[in-house]
Amino acid sequence: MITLALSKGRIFDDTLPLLRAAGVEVLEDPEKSRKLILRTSRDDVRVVLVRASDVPTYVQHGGADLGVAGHDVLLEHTHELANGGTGGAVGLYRPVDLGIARCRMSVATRAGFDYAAAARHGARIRVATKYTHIAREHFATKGMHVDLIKLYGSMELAPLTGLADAIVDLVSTGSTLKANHLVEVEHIMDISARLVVNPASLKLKQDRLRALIDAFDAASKGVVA
Ligand code: PRT
Ligand code: MG
Repeated sequence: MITLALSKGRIFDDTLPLLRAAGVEVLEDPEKSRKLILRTSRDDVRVVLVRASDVPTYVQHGGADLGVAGHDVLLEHTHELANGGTGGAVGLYRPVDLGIARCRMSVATRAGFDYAAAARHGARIRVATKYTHIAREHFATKGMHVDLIKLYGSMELAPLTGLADAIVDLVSTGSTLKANHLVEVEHIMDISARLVVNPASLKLKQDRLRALIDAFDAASKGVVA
């Protein structure tokens, strides 16, 4: 059996066409059932639904053979491991940038906040984010002094309530920032979703897994496998 870990929502939705192109049809709709294990048109392939941030953990520890996760999630996960957050730091094999669930990691502030001046004058600013490792590295590289405030969601609220001067968050259309009167003041990096594979699975299930990875790769490049 090959187990693929996906998260509900944009990762699942964007992965479906790639799976289809790879000859795998998911037979159940996660929006219509509460099932966490979904059957596919292949008897030897199943999909498990996990939280987006849990995908690397599942794949790393062999709860799934492969998975799809945002580069943001993978970067944060890698830093957690480096800081001793989770035991058993087995490597994750990352063979393919799928080019799906695209967005960018950015710094945003209230419209009136002069971020450029704060950065220039070496002012200490408060930054709220879910992505503390990516943010810490970004500001350290720039030599900026920041106090990071860890949040788990609704980052947009932080500058509006005075909790923080700025946020580091994902932006895709920009409409969430706009609706909250925030402006993007700095682009940190482009983000897309990656295929991650358990190295032990790759050895044990070599042929079938390789074929699936290659089919994913071809599908993500728009080539019919
Ligand atoms: O379930 P859990 O809350 O733990 O996970 P999650 O919320 O991170 O999952 P999900 O499904 O929202 O996102 C999965 C992955 O999709 C992320 O890890 C990113 O790699 C990718 N992705 C692509 C995005 C976006 N685009 C995106 N726009 N993830 C989140 N957003 C959010 C953003 O945080 C902000 O709140 O959408 C809002 C901004 O969108 P716009 O279009 O208004 O700019
Ligand atoms: Mg979400």
